[in-house]
Amino acid sequence: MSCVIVKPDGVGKSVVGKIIDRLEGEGFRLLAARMIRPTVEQFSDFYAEHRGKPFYDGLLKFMTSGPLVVTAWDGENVIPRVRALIGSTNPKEAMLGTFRAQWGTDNRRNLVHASDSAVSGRRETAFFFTADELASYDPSRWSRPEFAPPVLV
Ligand code: FUP
Repeated sequence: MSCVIVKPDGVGKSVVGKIIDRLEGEGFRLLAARMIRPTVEQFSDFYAEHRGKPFYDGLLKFMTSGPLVVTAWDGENVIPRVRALIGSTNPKEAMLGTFRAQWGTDNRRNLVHASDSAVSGRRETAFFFTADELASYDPSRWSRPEFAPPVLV
């Protein structure tokens, strides 16, 4: 399970749909999604591992400067594959074609967050969603012929 957050710069640049579209297109399953505008107090524990670091206050200020779109995803190898799609922390060093290389600005305004381990994925998803808010469905159900659009002649 991976928690992916479109940060205030991503929402401001109107690329929320592009990010969700790409993740769906890669075959990941959307489990939950919500737009929020947390306070510093509400958000401060999310990045607890970075507390005390020189960039922590700036990071919190940025993450609470505008709306976030928080999502949770499942799928095969979801953690490393989504990390590869978002690119390095610094957009200037991120591989061509990654979200951060395409739309990120710098070390802080880097568009999107994605969990870096299975343990973080579960913790971060639980930070925003209760267990019963995580959808369960079978995507293959909708690829059956009876759900295909009618062929127009
Ligand atoms: P990542 O996992 O790629 O998001 O990177 P980190 O967990 O190392 O950092 C978390 C967030 O802290 C980054 F997305 C942006 C912010 N940060 C800074 O603002 N300055 C830095 O020098 C490093 C990270």
